[in-house]
Amino acid sequence: MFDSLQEKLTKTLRNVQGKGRLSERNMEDTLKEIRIALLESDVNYMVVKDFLEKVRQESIGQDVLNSVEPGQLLVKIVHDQIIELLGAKDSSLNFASEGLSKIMIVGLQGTGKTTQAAKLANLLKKQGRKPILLAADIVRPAAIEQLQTLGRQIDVEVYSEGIDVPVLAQVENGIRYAQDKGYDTAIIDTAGRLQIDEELMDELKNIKDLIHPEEILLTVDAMTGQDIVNVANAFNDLLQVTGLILTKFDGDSKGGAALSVKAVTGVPIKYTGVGEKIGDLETFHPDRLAQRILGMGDVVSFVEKAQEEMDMKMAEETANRLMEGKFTMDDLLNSIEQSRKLGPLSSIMRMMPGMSDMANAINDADADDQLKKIKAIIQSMTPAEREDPSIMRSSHKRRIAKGSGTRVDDVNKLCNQYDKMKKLVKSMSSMRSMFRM
Ligand SMILES: Nc1nc2c(ncn2[C@@H]2O[C@H](COP(=O)(O)OP(=O)(O)O)[C@@H](O)[C@H]2O)c(=O)[nH]1
Ligand SMILES: [Mg+2]
Repeated sequence: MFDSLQEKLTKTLRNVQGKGRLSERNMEDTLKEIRIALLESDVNYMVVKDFLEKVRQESIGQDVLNSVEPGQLLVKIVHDQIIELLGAKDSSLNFASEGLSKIMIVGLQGTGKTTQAAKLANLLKKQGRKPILLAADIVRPAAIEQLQTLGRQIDVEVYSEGIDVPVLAQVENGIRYAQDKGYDTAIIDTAGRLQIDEELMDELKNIKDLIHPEEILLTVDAMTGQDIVNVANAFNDLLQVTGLILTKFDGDSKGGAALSVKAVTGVPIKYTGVGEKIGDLETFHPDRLAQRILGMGDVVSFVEKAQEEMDMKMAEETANRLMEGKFTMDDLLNSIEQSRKLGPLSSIMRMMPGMSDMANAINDADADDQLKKIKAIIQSMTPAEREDPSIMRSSHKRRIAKGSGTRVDDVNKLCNQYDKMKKLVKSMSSMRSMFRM
């Protein structure tokens, strides 16, 4: 999977690398080629559009690093955006804090529910949990037998009352049985259909409402094309799916549709099925997959290193200036950018003791807008104004507001904040010299 996408992306990006400088013009050409590569690999067109817009924005906003070729920088940007597209780093499952955790496996017929249910039981067992499998696809005896065979293979009990007891009753009994026997995780293998149908959806919804599962995992067959996105949406709308398992990832399809599912539904990918054998289930790591899709790990880590060095140098310079009581708008801009690299404001605050309440109240999108605004204002100032904002008259402020797409009010607010911070810096540096004496 992803062979042709990787080939095309790599070729496109190597071409830019050869060009030395990244201009508006060859950037457009490159973005066009990336667009074609993604579309030809079956990535959903809305997802492609978003993706390219983000790559474009990131590229424009990037500082030039002396030691890095612009083309290399673009590789890094594309790499980061693929990770963003694939979603959260945390693919771990939610478990009940005590008692039995319930994991429902749902999906269309043949997408690999039964197989992944057993693979997951096997994986959890290795992690020290006590799983049991519940057969909730009871229309065909063969489906139950399949689960029982897999269960024997991994030595995990399978609960089933055959094909005559209604499925909801079986699930209810099975959960009670699992609790009585001291199991900690019940994995429910549900029925599928070739297409979404109302009866199936009702059945799944009823099971959900009955047992309130900690996880509802949707198996998505990576070999299917674009329609997969609609199917995933339908399941998610009705059941509020908590995670995706992308199955048949070992196949030779183009894979782009599978990549789009997370972006379109917002549901995180938790596992990938990479073969028919019991051991063929992998916890999902977006960074690893991004590496595979792009295949330019050397360039990515090179740029990362250069960025880190640059960050350290800048942080050091800023710190030195602050020690001397100097603080310009450029310093303010630098410190904002440094702190933004740590992650969203709310997550930074969550790391600080006693700040979690405040962190919850923060809207990261708003905070982000605010920071963007400040950045735009400072970038619209002349070097002299950044050095000493007190030289600005009203006409200057009007020019800056216009240049940054903000209002004079915003410019004034920033100047006030700056003044306060400067005073703080001054008093800190004089305290420091007092201590030195
Ligand atoms: N290559 C490959 N085949 C898989 C994978 N997962 C399941 N299968 C196969 O897909 C077919 C359907 O799987 P099954 O679990 O019965 O699907 P269900 O109808 O959703 O329960 C079986 O032949 C499985 O062996 C996978 O990750 N890779
Ligand atoms: Mg099945």
